[in-house]
Amino acid sequence: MLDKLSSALKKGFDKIAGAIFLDKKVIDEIVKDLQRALIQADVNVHLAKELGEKIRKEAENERIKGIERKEHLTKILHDELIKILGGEKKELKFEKGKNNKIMLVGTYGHGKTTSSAKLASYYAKRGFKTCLLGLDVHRLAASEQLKQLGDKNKLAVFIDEAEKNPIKIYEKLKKELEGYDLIIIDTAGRHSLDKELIDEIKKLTGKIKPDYKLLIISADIGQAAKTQAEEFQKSVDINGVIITRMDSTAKAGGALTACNETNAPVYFIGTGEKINDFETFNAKAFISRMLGLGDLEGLLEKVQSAIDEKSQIKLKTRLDEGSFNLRDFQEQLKSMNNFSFSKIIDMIPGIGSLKEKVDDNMLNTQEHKVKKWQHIIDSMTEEEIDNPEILEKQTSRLKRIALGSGTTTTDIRQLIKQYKLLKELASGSELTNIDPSQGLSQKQMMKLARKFGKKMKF
Ligand SMILES: Nc1nc2c(ncn2[C@@H]2O[C@H](COP(=O)(O)OP(=O)(O)OP(=O)(O)O)[C@@H](O)[C@H]2O)c(=O)[nH]1
Ligand SMILES: [Mg+2]
Repeated sequence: MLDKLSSALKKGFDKIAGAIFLDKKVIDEIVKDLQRALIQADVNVHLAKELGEKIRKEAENERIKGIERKEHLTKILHDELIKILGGEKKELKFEKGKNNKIMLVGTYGHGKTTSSAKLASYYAKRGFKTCLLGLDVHRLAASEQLKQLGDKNKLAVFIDEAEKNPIKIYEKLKKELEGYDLIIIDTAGRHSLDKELIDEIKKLTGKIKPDYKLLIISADIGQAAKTQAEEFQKSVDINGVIITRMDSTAKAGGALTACNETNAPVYFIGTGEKINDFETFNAKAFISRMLGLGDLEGLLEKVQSAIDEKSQIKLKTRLDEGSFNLRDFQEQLKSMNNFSFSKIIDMIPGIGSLKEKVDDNMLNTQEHKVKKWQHIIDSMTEEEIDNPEILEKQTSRLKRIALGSGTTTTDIRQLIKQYKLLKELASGSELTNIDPSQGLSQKQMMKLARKFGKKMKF
């Protein structure tokens, strides 16, 4: 479903998360790619433009920096996408035991009959005593089609193949129908919303007084869904939409966003020919699914774990030069919301593959401690930062820092150990002998893993 749009959206979010500088050029690129993908999915050009403008405008806010800026833009884009798709989830509301009625209307072949059965099955499974009522008296095989669908799915079906007046059919069956919580009514289509169709729907609704008149629209008409929904709303007062064939068109984005511009919300979508290829429409869940992430939290996690690349490059240079010091370490802690020791390890040449040998829990514990370390470094003097070795010899300094940072002297010792280990690993002889094209030998790797594992335990 909407594969192209989905991969374009994923790319857009990844670009935000991974950009070195989220500057005008990058934003322009992201916006252009997104707009292209939206327009390909038949989303109205103006809507796509508005979305782009909104992102650009937010991106101009230079006051928000680094990761926060990425988070901000991710959230804005996510929320705007949901907004153009329909915002909050809407649900049909009715009560059990109340003889509720839903009438399905629409032009030819958009999926009224199929959706009637799908809808009946959906509510039957949720405990409603549901039945189908066939009022398409024009198409020859219409009643038979509904009957077959009903029988196949164990749904009660009411039809009258002999009677050609739908009002009379209803009147005849009215008493029997009263025993149901929910009656789903299938009606006839026409080539277009002509006077005949309007008259028939008006007559039927005047008599039946359905709680909901839902328009059935096939997704492949794309943004033309807007005109159709508006016309049906104006002439027969529909109060909701079901979009079918979401599975078989690249234009579904158009149909969804177009309906959202009318006053008729999309309640359900059809995603295939089978009875269960049907689901409630929820813009938020829809976007999450397209992005393959749980929700906004998932997206933000991705941003947070994509370490600020500017400091990443700087750090890598310092590590390569062997000039990495505690100040760099501190800068790293500051520049990352979600400092990850394992990410620093990733950056040490040749050591990425080693990480697998290191217990994940150990790394997680490390990450947990990082906040403490930040406080510790903040309590150090310039001299101590430049030369942390002096701390090991002077307990009075350790005590002072522990007091100032609300930590213990053990915490400070751990930090120094960690920092020294990182420095050692980055400049160690094991790594300087590595042929970059070959990486680490198995033996070198095991040796490092042992060393690393031993030293990391405290
Ligand atoms: N792939 C796919 N096909 C669907 C979906 N919904 C309906 N169809 C197919 O669309 C075709 C038309 O569906 P119908 O339910 O007969 O449409 P209708 O609006 O009742 O048609 P008329 O009664 O002739 O106006 C059928 O072949 C259905 O199987 C869907 O969500 N996905
Ligand atoms: Mg039909």
